Parts: sequence; structure tokens; C-alpha cells
Amino acid sequence: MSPYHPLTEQEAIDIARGIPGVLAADGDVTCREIGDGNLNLVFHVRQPSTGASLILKQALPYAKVVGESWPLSLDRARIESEKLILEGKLAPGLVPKVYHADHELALTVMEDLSSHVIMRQGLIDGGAYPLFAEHISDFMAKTLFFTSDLGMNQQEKKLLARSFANPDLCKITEDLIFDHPYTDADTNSFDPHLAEDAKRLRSDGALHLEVALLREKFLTRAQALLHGDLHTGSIFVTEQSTKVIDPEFSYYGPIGFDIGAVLANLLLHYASQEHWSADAASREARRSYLTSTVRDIWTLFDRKFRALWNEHGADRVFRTAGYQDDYMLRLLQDTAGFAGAKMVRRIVGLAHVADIDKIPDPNVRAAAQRLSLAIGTA
Ligand code: SR1
Ligand code: MG
Repeated sequence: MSPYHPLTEQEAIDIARGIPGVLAADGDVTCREIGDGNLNLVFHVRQPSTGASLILKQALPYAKVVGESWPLSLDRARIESEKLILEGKLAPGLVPKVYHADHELALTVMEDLSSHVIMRQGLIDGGAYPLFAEHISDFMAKTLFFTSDLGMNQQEKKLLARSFANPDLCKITEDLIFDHPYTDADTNSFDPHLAEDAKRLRSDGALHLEVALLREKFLTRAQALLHGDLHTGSIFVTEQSTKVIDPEFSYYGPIGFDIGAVLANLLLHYASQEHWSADAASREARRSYLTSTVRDIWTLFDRKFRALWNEHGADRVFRTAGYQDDYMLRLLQDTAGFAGAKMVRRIVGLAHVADIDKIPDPNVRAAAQRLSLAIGTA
């Protein structure tokens, strides 16, 4: 019989005590389940006497946001822990340390990042992160280049792709990003004042064609091992540090999907400035910070990815004159398309973003939502 069961807080403490070198043998230990995401349990274990702490993340066999009627494979926990370990090797310092993984319990024990803040909340609170573009472009350039056919052995890449096959989580993305917002799906959820906007999305044939092309890329283009869900809720930040978490959606897909996720969430935050900025001058300053960050992320990513390619590119054919420019242009086009699709889904689909949903005034919220839809569809 499988030993899997959702852990109690006491069991989480017992497991944490068994991790060498983190908690002292004596001294009280506290535990709190703090998971506020859509899918998993997250236990925060602390030892007040030493200040030591760690996180235990456990997958549930269903999507927590919907309930047991939406079963999900526990293998995503293996994928998450293996991807975190790989990312730690490829992009050191930009992910939490993994202390232990138990695939039978669908459990990953990792570094506590409480000294950081989730970037979405940090931005809502008015934070600015001057090193973020540098860090996230580094993370994406290294993790994406070194898992692509450009930067790793192409036979080993095929084997890696097999071990990161992630059908359940890909299906969530295929449905929630590349299908449901454009049809009358039960999972969709939007404010009543957006009924006409949602209806327009359902009847826009030109938009449907673009979304079909993006969906095809998501389904078929095994360019690199993606994070797969790289929104600002999957990133911890301080002004000096960036740590990417939650790669449970990882699979071999199109590189622009990861870059587009980061940019989309910065642009959703841009749209939310209808509320979070107090006046026109601060709104303009805040928006200028966000658009500069968007520009810097692409520019730095482009520069770093090309540099890795020029230094480590193993494939002779891919050094053909003009190929690199063609490849990077296609990445930029994909990035823009995926960013757009990701903005639209957060307004009319299942699972929204706090930047927009927490705007209290329905008229201001509607303005932010419509701006998000306008940017996304454009
Ligand atoms: C049912 S899961 C809904 C969303 O949460 C995750 O963070 C992904 O973005 C997914 O689409
Ligand atoms: Mg997540």
C-alpha cells in the first residue's frame, strides 16, 4: 500500500527533525500550514530558540483550488524537487536549497525564504527590485539555454524530456490558458461587469487563430526545460536577492512561455496601478519602472542567452550565419504572444491575480481588467 497521506503538522515536525544540520536536537519546534496557492500543502517549521526554520511542501492528489473532483498526479512533486535541484546547479543562488525529497509522500523539504517576500505582494505593497531584471534574466538564460538543443547533448536532452513529461499539469495550462478563456467554460470566472468583454473574447476569430498558434507551440515545441509557471507568485524577492520557487509545471516546451509569464505578470501589475498608485504622478513613475523592467528583462535575456550560445553552443549547424538572429527574433515573438495569453487568462479564466482582484472599487477594478485585456489581446 502506498505510504502517501496528507501530513499533519506533527508529522511535518517529525520529518523536519530528521533533516541533518538544520534544527537543533533539543528545543521546541512549531509548525503552521501556510499554503495559500492553488494546489499544495506548505508547512512552515520553526525552532524559536535557534531561529532555524524550513519549509515542507506536499502535493495533494487533487487541485486544492477546485477540490477532489479535479484529480492531479502526485508525480508533480518529484518533477518539482528534481527541477529545483537542476536549477540550483544551472543557476546557483537563484532557487531555494533542497534538503530532502520523498517521492512517495510527494514531499520536498527546502530552505525557508521568509526573509524574502513573494514578488506579487511586494509589488502590491509598492516595493521595487533593482536587481530583479539582472537575476531573472540570468535564471532564464542559464536554465533554458543549458537544457535546450543549443546547450546540452541532444540525446541526453531527449531522455531528460522523458523524465519531465508532465501531462496533468500541462493539461491545466492547455485548458486554462489556451482554451477556456475563449469559450463558455465552467471554470471561467469573471466579474459580472466584464460579461460583454468576455463575450467579445469568445467571438474574436483573429484572436482565436493567434491563440491556436500559441497552443500548438505549447503542445509541440520541446525547446527547453521550462519552469512552466513563472509568474510573480512563484518568485521570492528582496532588493538584493531573487529566488524562483514552485517549478511543478516544469516540462519541455517553448522558451517564450517562461519569459512571457514574467512579463505578463509585470504588465498585469502595470494595469493594476489604476488603484495601487495614489495619484497620476506616482502612477506614471511606477508604470515607467515596470515598463523599464520589462524592457531590461528581454534585453538582458537576449544578451546573456546569445553569450552562452557563443561560448558553449555545441551544434555546428546552429552556428550558420543568420540562424541565431532568426532564433532570437522567434523567441521574442513567442514571448509577446505567451505574455498576452497569460494576461487574458488571469482576467476571465480560473485563478486570477491579487494585483487586480484586490482592487476594492468595482469601477477602478474594471478599468484595470480592461487595460489588461487590451494589452493581452494586442
Ligand atoms: C488549477 S491551478 C490554477 C493555476 O495555478 C497555478 O499557479 C497555475 O498558474 C495554474 O494555471
Ligand atoms: Mg505554483
